[in-house]
Amino acid sequence: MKYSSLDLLKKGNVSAALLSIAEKVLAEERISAQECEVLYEKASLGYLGMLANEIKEQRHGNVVFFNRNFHIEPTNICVFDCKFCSYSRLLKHREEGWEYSEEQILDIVRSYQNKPVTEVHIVGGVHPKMGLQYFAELIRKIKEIMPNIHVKAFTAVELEYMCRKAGLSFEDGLKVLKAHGQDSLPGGGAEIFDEIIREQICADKCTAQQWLEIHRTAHKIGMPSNATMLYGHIESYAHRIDHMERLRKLQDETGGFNTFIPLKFRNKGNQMSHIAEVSVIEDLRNYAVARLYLDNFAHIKAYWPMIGRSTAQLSLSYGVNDLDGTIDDTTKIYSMAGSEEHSPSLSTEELIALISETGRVAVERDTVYNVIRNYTEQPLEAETTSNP
Ligand code: V47
Ligand code: SF4
Repeated sequence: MKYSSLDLLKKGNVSAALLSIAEKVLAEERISAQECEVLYEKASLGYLGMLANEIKEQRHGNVVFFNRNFHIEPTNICVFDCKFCSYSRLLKHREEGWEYSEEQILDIVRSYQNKPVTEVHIVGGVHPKMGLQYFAELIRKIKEIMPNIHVKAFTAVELEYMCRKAGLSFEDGLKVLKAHGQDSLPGGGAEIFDEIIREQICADKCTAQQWLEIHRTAHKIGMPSNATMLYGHIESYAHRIDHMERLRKLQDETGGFNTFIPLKFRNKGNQMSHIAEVSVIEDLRNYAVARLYLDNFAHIKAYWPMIGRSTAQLSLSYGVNDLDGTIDDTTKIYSMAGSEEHSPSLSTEELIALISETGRVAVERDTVYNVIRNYTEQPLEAETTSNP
């Protein structure tokens, strides 16, 4: 006899409140903030995994997406002083940081010219000398070298600063960048939207309202974006729910978010090092809750350089359907914050093996989730070009 998830939950020792949430989720009804709180507070890992996996499989079957990308971090000099950041160096200590010249950045791009990458992810510290016009020209030059590359660039934090310094509205600033070739926005800088928490962990950078307004504006002018949430520090479950609620509302309004990426707080080398990191169990529960609450986000991404390869594999049974990209050792954000991935790079072959080992199907996507290749139907051996 075949049991449905609901039958199994009914046979188990599950409370009436959790059963009613499960019924709603399986009937594709939206759950409320109060119900989400019950999930965080009361649901077991088994319950969350079963439901989140069922919803994920309804939408994506056995497929796990990844992409082939590289990062450019033009500088880690930053005018802001986020307490959780292990990566940036304040302007007054600029001798400890790095600052690539335009030619150095373009050389990085040239080194990928004949490789099958589809995306460049550009983010960094907020440097007062690198303004909107500088970055617009840089993107134009990148596209001259690689006309087909998708440029996913600048967090809302960087964009708010650039627009303010250039004396432009968010819409006019984004239009300049789009006209020069920027295609989309990454999801960084969101942290936790709650104003009181924000004041304690990143008081001086863009507000929650500005973050949301920049993404709203990007979506309006045809630039999709991602959304993140930095969790596992001083926030409560209520703060996480409030954060996801604001994103869910904006997604209802614009439909412009591609994916949601929970980012686990790592505690090495920053001003919040005294705070213990949350457990892997908590990571998995959080992915699952995000899958169940954010019913209008098609994709939930686990960023493997941050959580490590094993947790990334586990996350695929807790609602995650995307593992980001090959990255090719081009980002320092997480290795500097204590991630075990000191050299964050996986070849395409390794990323496919990581996914296949979990019994799932690895599918390469572009930034906006068009399918490029299904590696079960077309295995890698058939490819002649080099990795990543
Ligand atoms: O906004 C900084 C986070 C973010 C720490 O859009 C930290 O595809 C944990 O947003 N512990 C930037 N997290 C990175 C980011 C991102 C990464 C991958 C893919 C995409 C995407 C976006 O990194 C920051 C902040 O939330 N961060 N320090 C830390 N100690
Ligand atoms: Fe600067 Fe971003 Fe680090 Fe904050 S998280 S200090 S804005 S680089």
